[in-house]
Amino acid sequence: MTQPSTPSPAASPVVGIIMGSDSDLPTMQGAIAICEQFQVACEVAIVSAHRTPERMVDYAQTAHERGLKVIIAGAGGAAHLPGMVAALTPLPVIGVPVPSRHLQGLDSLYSIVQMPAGIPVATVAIGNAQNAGLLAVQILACQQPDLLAQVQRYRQSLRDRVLEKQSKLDA
Ligand code: RP5
Repeated sequence: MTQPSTPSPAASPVVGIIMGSDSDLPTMQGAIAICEQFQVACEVAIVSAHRTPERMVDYAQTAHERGLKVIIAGAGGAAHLPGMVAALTPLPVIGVPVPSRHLQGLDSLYSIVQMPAGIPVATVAIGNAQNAGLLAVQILACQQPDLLAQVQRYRQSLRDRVLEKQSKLDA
């Protein structure tokens, strides 16, 4: 008689996706979707630099001990979350400037991208959490041949899509 298979325990997260507010979630879904697509375990948390500063410090200081390898941090307006987290963790931090109400995300972009030398934040385009997810996957893929092959297949699918559109134009 075959034994019922026990569900394998969920892999522990290697990517931390954090954001300053739940209002950032629609933007940050792009990063979550990429992690799901590449089957990279991620955790999602709302961590505000100014509303929950102690939580931010705790999250950033313990992230590497908890097994995370990369942190993606999204925030809007005076977007200090990615920079503050980068200052508190040895892990690579990818910043996502969230489009803001008044300045369309230019404020978020400048706050995140203009880090002084010494504490880098890899900043993606305004609202482009998808690229943050891809960058996180590519960082992990440096040590994981299977994931690297998946990245290559993803790139091939982008090429195929362009060529398919071209052949429709040519027809
Ligand atoms: C930032 O303030 C958040 O990252 C968000 O983008 C912005 C507005 O937050 P809510 O007022 O929508 O909560 O901290």
